[in-house]
Amino acid sequence: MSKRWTNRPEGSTWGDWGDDDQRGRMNLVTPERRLAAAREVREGLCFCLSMPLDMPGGNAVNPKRLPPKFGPVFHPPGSEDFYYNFDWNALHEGNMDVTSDECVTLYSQYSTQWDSFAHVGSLFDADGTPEQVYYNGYRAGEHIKGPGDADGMGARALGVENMAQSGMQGRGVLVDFHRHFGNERVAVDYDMLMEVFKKDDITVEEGDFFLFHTGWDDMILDMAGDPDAKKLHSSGAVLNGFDDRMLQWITDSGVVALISDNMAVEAPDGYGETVGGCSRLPIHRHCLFRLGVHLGEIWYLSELADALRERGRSRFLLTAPPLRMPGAVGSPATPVATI
Ligand code: UVW
Repeated sequence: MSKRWTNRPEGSTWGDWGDDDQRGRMNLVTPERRLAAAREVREGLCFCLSMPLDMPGGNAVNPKRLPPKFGPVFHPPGSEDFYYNFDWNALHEGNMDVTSDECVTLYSQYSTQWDSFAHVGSLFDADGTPEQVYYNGYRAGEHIKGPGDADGMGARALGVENMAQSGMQGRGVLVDFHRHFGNERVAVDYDMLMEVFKKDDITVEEGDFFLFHTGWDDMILDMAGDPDAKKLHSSGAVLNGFDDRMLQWITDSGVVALISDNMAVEAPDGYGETVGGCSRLPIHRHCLFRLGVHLGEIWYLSELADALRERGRSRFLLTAPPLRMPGAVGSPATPVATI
């Protein structure tokens, strides 16, 4: 297939792994790097990095996403049953079985989640006309279908199934911002990040998954399903995507994903006014649109952060596939860290 673009965004990786690449930096996770990640397993202890998927609760934290709902919104032909505690004896006398099936309707990015590259694109002139474009030149309408497109919604390219097929497994490196900044809302810029790395003796290498803990996870759990959105949105560290040196670090470090227990890795309100031609979510744009770096959000990192600190460690084996759901732009995940 021929190239989808003649101009690629400045500093992007478009085309670096082929004209039709949909894996981005995951291409850097080689068998050798996966083996190195496996060598981080010393005690065989594992940690679930997912929040309960009905957390944070309600839709105050992100008004456009609702909690999971049980019960079918559509039925197989000829059936109106919910199939909970289904009495087979009523259907076939003498059958002792009782079974429960279910339908769960869920927003793929409500709770612990991955962003695919189909999640955020940009208005960009890839071949002479500014239009809605995603990573590696895939187009809105043609590849990422919306409600107005003829043959149904969903990502015909760049969807989460590409992530599932790549395994999303490798070496995780975790930094505990909560230990340095507490619950204070701080926008961590490049200098602050380097200072924390120095204090905690942390090294991030090409092909690593970079995780940072902010304390949002425990705050959400303490709010027990009734989140105080105002408090959450003014608490905990975020990466400062308006610091060009921070964006350059993401480029230079070779990380394959940025992952946090907070809502958006960066501040979701974009720190104020949008100025013509800029993005309110510069890290989303830089990672998902330009570099092919995935984002993981609302992960549960607190127990892992404590365990690593007790051991004076920051590295572990991360296994974090999304659902292999063709066409989804995001996915819930139940990531596992093994140390
Ligand atoms: C946006 O709201 C853009 O998404 P995310 O969940 O990735 O922060």
